Amino acid sequence: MATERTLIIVKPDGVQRGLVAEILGRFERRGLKLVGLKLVRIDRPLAERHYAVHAGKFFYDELVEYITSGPVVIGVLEGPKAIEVVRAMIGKTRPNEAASGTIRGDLAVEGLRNLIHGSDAPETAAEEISLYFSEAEVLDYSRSSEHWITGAP
Ligand code: DAT
Ligand code: MG
Repeated sequence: MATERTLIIVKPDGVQRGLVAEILGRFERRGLKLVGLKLVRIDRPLAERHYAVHAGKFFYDELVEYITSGPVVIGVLEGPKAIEVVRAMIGKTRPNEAASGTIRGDLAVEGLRNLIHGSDAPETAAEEISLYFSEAEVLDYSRSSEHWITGAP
């Protein structure tokens, strides 16, 4: 199965509510590999680039306000069909419509403070990763036990 990389953002409400470990932990437990990670405050120009596809929509200004309102945790996850797997784990856009078992369905209920962003297609994943990470900030490494055993002193 094709190994993919996808971008996730724990949005300001996720950081503010102390849900970073809970959210990242779900991806780790699922078996996805974290290959990039940072805590940043997204500024307006960057938010406008990220959400360019929504420019002009009635909710655009509010969306930019929201994503720039506090620190976020941005990660790159790698694994088989990672884009689709992460989207399924995130759940529907509106938390009240998201199924139980999903991040939004388990951890949020109101409005569109929906805790997390995940890339929705291979093209957007590649674009979004390069928006937030340099090539050197996305790491190649092995998580296999053999690696650790052979690497031990
Ligand atoms: P998702 O975050 O599930 O990928 P999206 O890409 O369609 O959803 O929209 C990006 C964000 O914009 C979403 O997380 C919340 C906000 N948003 C989407 N549709 C909206 C609407 N109809 N009214 C207000 N905010 C909306
Ligand atoms: Mg989206």
